[in-house]
Amino acid sequence: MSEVHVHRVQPAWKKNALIDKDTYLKWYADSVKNPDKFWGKHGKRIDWFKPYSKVKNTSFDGKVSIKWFEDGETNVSWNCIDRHLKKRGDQTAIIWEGDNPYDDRKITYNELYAHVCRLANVMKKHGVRKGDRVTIYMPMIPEAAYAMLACTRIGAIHSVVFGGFSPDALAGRIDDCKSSFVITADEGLRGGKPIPLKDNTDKAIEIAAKAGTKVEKVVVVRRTGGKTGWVAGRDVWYHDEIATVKAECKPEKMKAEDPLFILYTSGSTGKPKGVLHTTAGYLVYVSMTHQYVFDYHDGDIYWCTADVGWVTGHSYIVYGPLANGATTLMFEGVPNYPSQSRFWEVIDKHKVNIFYTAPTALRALMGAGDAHVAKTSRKSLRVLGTVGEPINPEAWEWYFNVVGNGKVPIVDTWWQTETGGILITPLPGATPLKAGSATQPFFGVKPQLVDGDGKVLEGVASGNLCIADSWPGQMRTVYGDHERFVQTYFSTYKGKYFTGDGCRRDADGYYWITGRVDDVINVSGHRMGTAEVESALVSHEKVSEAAVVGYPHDIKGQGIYCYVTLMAGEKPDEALRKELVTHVRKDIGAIATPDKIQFAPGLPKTRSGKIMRRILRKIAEDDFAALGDTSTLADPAVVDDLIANRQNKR
Ligand code: 6R9
Repeated sequence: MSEVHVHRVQPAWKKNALIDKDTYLKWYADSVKNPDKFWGKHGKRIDWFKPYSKVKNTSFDGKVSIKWFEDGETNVSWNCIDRHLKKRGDQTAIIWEGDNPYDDRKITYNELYAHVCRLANVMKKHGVRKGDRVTIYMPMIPEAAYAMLACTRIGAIHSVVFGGFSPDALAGRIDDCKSSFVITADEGLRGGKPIPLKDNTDKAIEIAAKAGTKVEKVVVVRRTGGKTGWVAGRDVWYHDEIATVKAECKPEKMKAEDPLFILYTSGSTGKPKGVLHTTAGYLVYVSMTHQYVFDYHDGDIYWCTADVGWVTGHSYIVYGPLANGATTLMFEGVPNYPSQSRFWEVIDKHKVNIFYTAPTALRALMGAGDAHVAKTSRKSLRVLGTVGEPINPEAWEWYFNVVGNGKVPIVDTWWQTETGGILITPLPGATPLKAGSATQPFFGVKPQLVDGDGKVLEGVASGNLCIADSWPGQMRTVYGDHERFVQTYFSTYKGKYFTGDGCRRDADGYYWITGRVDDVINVSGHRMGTAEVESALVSHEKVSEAAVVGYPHDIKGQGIYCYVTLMAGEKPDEALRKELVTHVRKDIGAIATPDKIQFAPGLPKTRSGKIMRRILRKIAEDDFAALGDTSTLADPAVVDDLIANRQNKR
């Protein structure tokens, strides 16, 4: 890795940049030396009903307690809307670009205010109160943002569930947080295909009811006009409801540490965790990172291609940009519909200045050929960003040279659902770039590399990535299970937040994320616990045991490789393989579709019965020459069979 080409900061990037190199170094030093002073100052970037007198009160030891700005009071929707009205009431807040290129809309801040207030009043009318959980299962339409903001206006806690999740997955999330109010749409639309959101919701509500959670009200946005089921008394149309209420709603005064939202994410064990973020620290952190990481200037058109069902959509489509009074573009469709040029055409159509996407999309578009890019102008672009998974240097250089014509900086932003906002990233006017490195920590962030024994490594090193101290956007707990929060993130290395990622630091102090070190895989930037896929597989009547690992995949980053042992007497054939794929899709959703299924008469286990995943990973990678020590296996012969029947032969 000594031959890494450094892309220096170009004069044009520095010219009007908010942060240059000296400012970065000074602010960073201040932020880690005296976090109280630093965040005490930057906390004022949002408006407060009641100012805070305390700034940081956090401990990563013992029970773990994280509080920021704790005696202050504010409201998120008030910061994202009301405070902008005087200056930019008629400015576009949201540009909506539909799945169909002839379908688009612009929503001003004044209009956003009215939409959000109306929906907030509808929720109140149906009895939603501060602290209640509201599930949002929506396509990428402005009403998804209205719903999130309306919750924050009245102090309800939203739980957005990605529209690609199955009824079972949705039900689990509704039940976990005991949510009795759901906002959805008749159907979503992606790449010209309808997605039956309301029908999925109906099924999920039945499943949740059996688990003990009754959904009382479902508000349905009419998106496609497609036919759906209807439960009288429970289901109401969005357009009918908002016509019955006022377009004004007083924002609830929220304490800084009042819960803002729950977002379920996958871990290495058990069911998805409800990551809980709170009000003020989160908003301060996402608005500040949105401004400086993307070098956002007033009037910029900003586009993040994520879905609001993921944390990137929460922080960098909705909350960060709107807190900054930005124009944020929301895209309903997919990168390759109606053609492979769609992203670049949308950039030209709306004169997008800042574009933020995922490596998996870039790899797919790169594969489609440069001609699809070359026929567009893209001259409005000023900053490019990536997120979600490590970006391979080839895709990075393609993004830089072909999409950005070698003139636009790329911010490779490393962060997690748990971190709320970006933690390691270049700043466009300050940081020389290296293809594939997330580079350096944002203000207030103290990364550490730790070896297996918990020893902190200095200088050039590879290890497990931890963060040594708190930052305002950090998650506060696992909803309803603080012990799980402490166990998952603070028990591996005492007194530190453990990210689950492996990482290398080079001689320039740059960080290179190498991927997860736990049993989480990253498929097309979507996080998945191998345990979730395994539990879906073993829920099939013909499966006795399953082990799932990731393997390198050209487009998706990682593919899903499943080893399946069948019940005695079952026949391993193509029909069953297809059946299992369908079964997993139905249980979790299309994002969990297995790429490879290998029928295995036995799995490699230690004498104590632990599956040796290291071996399974190697075989899935077709790299069995380096299997390492197999002498501790209970039955070494199992491995020969696995190798002989591997599904990834080169
Ligand atoms: C924001 C988001 C988090 C995991 C994280 C890491 C991977 C995200 C990355 C990256 C390398 C980057 N990840 N950004 N790896 N470089 N720039 O993606 O949150 O869905 O919770 O995933 O994604 O492995 O631990 P989330």
